[in-house]
Amino acid sequence: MTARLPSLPYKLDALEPYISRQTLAYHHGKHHYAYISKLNALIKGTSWEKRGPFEILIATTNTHIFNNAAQSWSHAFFWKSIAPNGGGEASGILGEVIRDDFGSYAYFRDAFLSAATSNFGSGWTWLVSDGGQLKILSTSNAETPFAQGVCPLLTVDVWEHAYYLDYQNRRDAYIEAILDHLINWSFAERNYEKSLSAHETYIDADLKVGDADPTAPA
Ligand code: MN3
Repeated sequence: MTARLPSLPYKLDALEPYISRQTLAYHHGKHHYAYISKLNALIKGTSWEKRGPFEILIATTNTHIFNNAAQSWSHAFFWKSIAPNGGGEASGILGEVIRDDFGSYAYFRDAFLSAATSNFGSGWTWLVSDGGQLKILSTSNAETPFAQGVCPLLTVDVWEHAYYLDYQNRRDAYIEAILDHLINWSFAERNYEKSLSAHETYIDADLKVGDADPTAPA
């Protein structure tokens, strides 16, 4: 088994004007595809070949394999963390937990924006569940929250390739657009519910689901 690039859960222009078709085409079809291709090349003929990116990133001690497995997994998770007509204040169960744990949605929004904007260099900013308690966590490069024993609910890619074409150096404007217009709160809420009962076996964004050929940039 080799990992394959998962299909995007929406069309390439579905996130406009907040994330352009061009950005999404390159980010998914070139960047994400490259991590998966590199991972497959690195694990070819090894005992990792029968494992998916999630299992590999949890267990490998090889930095190159980890980086490519983690980036393969995190991008698939990111595509599900955003959606057309998303963002704004979370409602439902997760909305209540955000208000309980952060005091208000506005406080959460400021804290997430601040963490993602100040995440130095390349990395990811996550909303995580630490045994049911919500926290905002920034990681560097390919690192994931799993190393810290917490469950990701959603993530935002803050590598420059995620926003430079649309926002240039204005990472804060990119993060604000995601928070206000794209966050997929129902995905995050499902992950929160799973995190309460299935911490040990938490797996999402399985790259074997929704296989597709790489998307060519427009
Ligand atoms: Mn990326």
